[in-house]
Amino acid sequence: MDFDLILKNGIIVTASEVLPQGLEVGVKGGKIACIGTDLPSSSHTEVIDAEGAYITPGGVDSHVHLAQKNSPTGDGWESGSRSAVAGGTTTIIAFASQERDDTSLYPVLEDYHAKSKDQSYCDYGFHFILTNPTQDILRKELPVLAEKEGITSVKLYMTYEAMKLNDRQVLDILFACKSLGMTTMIHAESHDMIALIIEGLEKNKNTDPYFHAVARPRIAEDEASYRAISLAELADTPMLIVHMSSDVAVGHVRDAQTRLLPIHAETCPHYLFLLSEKIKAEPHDHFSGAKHVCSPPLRHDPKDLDGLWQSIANGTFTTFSSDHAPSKYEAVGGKRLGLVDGIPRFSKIPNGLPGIETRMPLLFGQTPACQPADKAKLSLPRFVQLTAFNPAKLYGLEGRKGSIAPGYDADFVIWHPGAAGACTISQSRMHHDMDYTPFEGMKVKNWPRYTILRGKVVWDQKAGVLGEMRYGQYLKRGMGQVLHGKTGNLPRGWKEDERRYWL
Ligand code: DUC
Ligand code: ZN
Ligand code: ZN
Repeated sequence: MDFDLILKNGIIVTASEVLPQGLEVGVKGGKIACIGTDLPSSSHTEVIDAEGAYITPGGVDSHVHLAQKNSPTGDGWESGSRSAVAGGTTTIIAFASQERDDTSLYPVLEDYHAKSKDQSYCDYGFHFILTNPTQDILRKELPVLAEKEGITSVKLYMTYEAMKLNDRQVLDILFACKSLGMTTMIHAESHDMIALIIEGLEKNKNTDPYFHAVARPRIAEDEASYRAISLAELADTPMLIVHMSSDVAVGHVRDAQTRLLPIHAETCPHYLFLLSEKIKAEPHDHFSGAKHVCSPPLRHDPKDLDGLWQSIANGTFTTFSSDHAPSKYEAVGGKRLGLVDGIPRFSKIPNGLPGIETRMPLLFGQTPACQPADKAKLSLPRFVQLTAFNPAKLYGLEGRKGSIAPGYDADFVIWHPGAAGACTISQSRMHHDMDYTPFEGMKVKNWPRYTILRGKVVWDQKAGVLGEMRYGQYLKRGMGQVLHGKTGNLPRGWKEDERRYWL
């Protein structure tokens, strides 16, 4: 075969194994054509020598916020997707977000297509955030979105006045998604616990950014996660709990998985690498903690992180996403919304951190590629599962994204050989449209040397971003697959036939 591109002299990593060095990847028409040895090249074949470095699938970041109305500062598609490819991510699934007074999802979707079409450096799809799940939307619109638009997942919130749903609404959505085969993602924090604590903190004038972490204690996440799992158990439908930060809550997921319930879990770089001390003020700027305000909040103790790392290694976490949720620090409408007449009001600070570019290198740095075997926190195949293979499979992109195998899109990250890629994260290196990175000053042991999307080099660390904004394609996704447990379970304590009395 006459290949367009051959990758040689690399070590290919998939979700199940690290292949022997020396295997080559042949690419034709943007797809992986074969893996073999001594692949023939012709005069028009581009050959990239990986020089002994690891080659992993292009990253699939399945939790990204771009150009949402509630976050008017920071990245839209152009800068967000540019930042993605510069950090090794070739596919993002971002949110199209319904506002409470939107009675149809179609105009919302049109709006998000307009914001992203011809403006993306990477391939992308949408999840829908539902805040007003009318019967019309559940019965008439979701089936159309799933079948015609390839939007096969929704995100729900149990918190935030403007977005939260009550348990009955969550159940209605779970049943609708179950009948369509769609995947439900849920933000699990107890709204009422948090609202009560915020009231007390404000009454006592404890309103600095740091009190954001006090207002959203682990117990609020633990309780809501358990409740969300119970709702999914009653409905007998798959669920993924997003951005988990508490190892007690993750323990609930682990228990559910042990009972073979189809419950999935996601965590994010900030919960593995940062602690709540970051929300404390720097000496020269009493509001600087706002840069690290996200929900759930960063947790207090290094021990909190240990439990999460264990769940990275032991298979409990299904996906590792950036939750890139950009609000600029200095801009009007950004984090400064939390400075009211010069006084910090933590409850008004937009929640979320940028991290689309740093996700892959931060986690890769904890694998045996960068750490002595006894210090590595996860294996290389586990890295691929969390950053590419699992999100692709869970969200209906299996066979196309997330693996290095014939027939898949030719999406790769070629890392630097050995220690050549070590660098320090800093705002000046980032490609996002943000005015800070929450990981400023952190050292990483490697960085993507090349990012390749459908056979084209879109990032070369020496030359910068090479791809074109129009190259990114909209992905119509299929139905997602269950990666943990199965459906068809009876809630604990029920007799065999009790569901049929009411369903
Ligand atoms: N939830 C998210 O998914 N992202 C940012 C903030 C939030 O609450
Ligand atoms: Zn959320
Ligand atoms: Zn998010």
